[in-house]
Amino acid sequence: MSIQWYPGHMAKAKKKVEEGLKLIDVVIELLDARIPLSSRNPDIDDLLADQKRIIVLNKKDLADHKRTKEWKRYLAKSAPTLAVNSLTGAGVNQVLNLAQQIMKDKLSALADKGRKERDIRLMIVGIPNVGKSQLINQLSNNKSARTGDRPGVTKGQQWVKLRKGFELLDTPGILWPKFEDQEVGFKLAITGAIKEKLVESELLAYKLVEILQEVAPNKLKERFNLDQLTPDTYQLVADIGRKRGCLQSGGRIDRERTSKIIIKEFQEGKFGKLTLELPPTV
Ligand SMILES: Nc1nc2c(ncn2[C@@H]2O[C@H](COP(=O)(O)OP(=O)(O)O)[C@@H](O)[C@H]2O)c(=O)[nH]1
Ligand SMILES: [Mg+2]
Repeated sequence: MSIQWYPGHMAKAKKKVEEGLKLIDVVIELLDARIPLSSRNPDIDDLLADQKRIIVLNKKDLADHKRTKEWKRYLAKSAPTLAVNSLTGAGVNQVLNLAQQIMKDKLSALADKGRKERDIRLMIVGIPNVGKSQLINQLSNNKSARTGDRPGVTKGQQWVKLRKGFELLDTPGILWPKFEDQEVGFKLAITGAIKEKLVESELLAYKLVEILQEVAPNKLKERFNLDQLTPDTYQLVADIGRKRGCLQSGGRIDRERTSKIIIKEFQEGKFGKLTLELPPTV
């Protein structure tokens, strides 16, 4: 599931997306609503410079609704932005409506030239685990209604018929995250986009607690039944461990076990809907 990116892989992935783009009318750039910036490919603006694009914040069911609104406003400066839940399909229809709106002028210009009406062609791009396959399933109503008669760019790639007037490339463009940024790596590990084992769980828990202190202190307090939040993260993790009875012989806090609990409960959504980063204020 997790992909190791090497320069060769990155060049190859980029080339694959570029080839796909030639056949595409509107690209769907899929991001994780909890970490919209950290789940973004660093080269995406260059890659999609000449492309009609929709930004879709996926997993909106896990993100803070108010923050998602703020992110939508912020990202709208780059491209029209929507939020969806690809597990239930909520918001997914709006993606197609928006694509139609974006293509309206181009399609009517083609019609004026007497061209035959044709489907709007879409492709999804995003980093691993952002929900590309899940969104493809939703858009195609979980049936792989392949058109069959026209190949995609790569061997084995197909167009899937969607709602009337749309078709989608069945293989998404997989791009790499900005992994050279350590903060980004932490957030990807916290949200489960990259394997946690790659990052030490104690370090990850400290990072998560630090983020929660900033973005959702009350949720942190409530979840672990803490009377107050000490600003000292190291101490705070110990407080949480004590509350959860993570003690070693001699009464010392088992930090490893505490850390695993914190991360697990976050990944299970026990803290409620949470967005881990805020849009930059300009
Ligand atoms: N809660 C939630 N989980 C989602 C959503 N979309 C995808 N997922 C989950 O995220 C994980 C990765 O999804 P997948 O479609 O395989 O990602 P891909 O690697 O981009 O194709 C899976 O466990 C999905 O069930 C969503 O909107 N909400
Ligand atoms: Mg996939």
